[in-house]
Amino acid sequence: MTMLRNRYIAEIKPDEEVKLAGHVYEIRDLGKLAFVILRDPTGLIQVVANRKACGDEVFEKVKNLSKEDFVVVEGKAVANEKAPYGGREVVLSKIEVMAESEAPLPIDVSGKIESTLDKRLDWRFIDMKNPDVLGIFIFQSKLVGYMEEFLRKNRFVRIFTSRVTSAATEGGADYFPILYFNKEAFLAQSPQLYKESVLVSGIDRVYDVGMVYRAEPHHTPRHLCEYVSFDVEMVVTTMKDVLEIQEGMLRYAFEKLNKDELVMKFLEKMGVEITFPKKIPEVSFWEANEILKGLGVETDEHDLTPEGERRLCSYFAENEESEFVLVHSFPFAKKPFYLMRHEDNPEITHSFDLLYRGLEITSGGQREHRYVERVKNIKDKGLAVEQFDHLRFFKYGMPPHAGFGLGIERLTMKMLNLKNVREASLTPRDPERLVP
Ligand code: AMO
Repeated sequence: MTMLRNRYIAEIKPDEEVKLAGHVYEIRDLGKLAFVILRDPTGLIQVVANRKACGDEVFEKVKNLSKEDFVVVEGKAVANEKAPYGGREVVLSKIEVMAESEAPLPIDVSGKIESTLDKRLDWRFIDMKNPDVLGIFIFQSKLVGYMEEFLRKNRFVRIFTSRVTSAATEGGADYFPILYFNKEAFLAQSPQLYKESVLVSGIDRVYDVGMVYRAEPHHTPRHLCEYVSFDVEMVVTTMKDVLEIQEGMLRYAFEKLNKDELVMKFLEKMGVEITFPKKIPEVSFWEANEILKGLGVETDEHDLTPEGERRLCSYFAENEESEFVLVHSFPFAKKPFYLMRHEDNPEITHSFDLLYRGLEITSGGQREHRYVERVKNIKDKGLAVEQFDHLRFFKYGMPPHAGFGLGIERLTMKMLNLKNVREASLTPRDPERLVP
């Protein structure tokens, strides 16, 4: 077997022979010496070509390089305090150009010339040649990985639910209709009704990670028409059980990320810190509105406003040293039919939203598992019961259950202090954007 490389850049130690593969990030030609900055997914390193040491043929190849050629280089790693990128460099002995790049690139990827977000997104995969941009997606992958790791340690099973559905499952108008052969179908807005229904089988803890679709004609820095929904659903005695899992999962991921060397370097470079509170503070929707009124913020009697979410988070950051706040017990009026209502006040649901750095990142609650009550909820919402195929599963021993859905791009955006959720989406979809 031939290997493309024997080391990634981040793993290089002085005095070893290395074979690296990556893109040419920068080139500096000083006559008898040439410096190539090589980039791979783990970082950058300086490669030094010395005509005398590497020979004319290798040296000519180096002189003919263009930025973003994909190359394999071999040489000796040496310590050099003056070398940029970590005080080590590679003294070149061999180079092979595996793929040439056209010059110049359509956008700058060195971080020196700023392009608009729109232009960067037009050239998304070129934009990702900028290590700060690639870093967002490596961070996101690790974030999801650690959350999954926590769930698997706690006996959760990953399921894969369909994204093509026969009916507008959650009710509401934010659906993309599609043609499925000769039938009308819809892109799933969430795996909600599947992740619930599967619990009748006897499996008692599931999670699902996948794209979901919202036909929201919004142009805001926090809305996408396609996003990654990280969904959790479990059998419970009360909603508290799922809140414990939610908090445990996020705490675990934050701790792991803060111990991950690549992530630590990236966070430092981005100038951000991620800290998890001792305990996430909790307030009811009613209490949240009282706090907001006290701060002079206009409130809505059925839901939190974007301004309300921001101000509430600032309030808890200042008073309870927590960048998270959990708001529970929202009115039934604005929440979906599948939530369980309070026994003593059916206008209130067993629901919650988790806010982080001024934005809702999860939404969840205890579900109405009792068939008759669930049908009543659907009717009370003015929806047609026949539209809800999943209901038939609720007649055969559906246990009490609760869960939540977390928006991966939103969480990534907030953890990294990005300004726009599109920056945390590989190929963002909004009302105007369908490429790349
Ligand atoms: P909800 O609709 O509140 O709840 O969505 C859950 C979480 O998904 C994220 N999110 C979005 N992210 C980007 N762009 C959007 N347009 C967008 N809409 C939502 C948010 C939000 O908190 N079925 C329920 C979840 C549940 O109860 O388990 C649901 O989908 O981070």
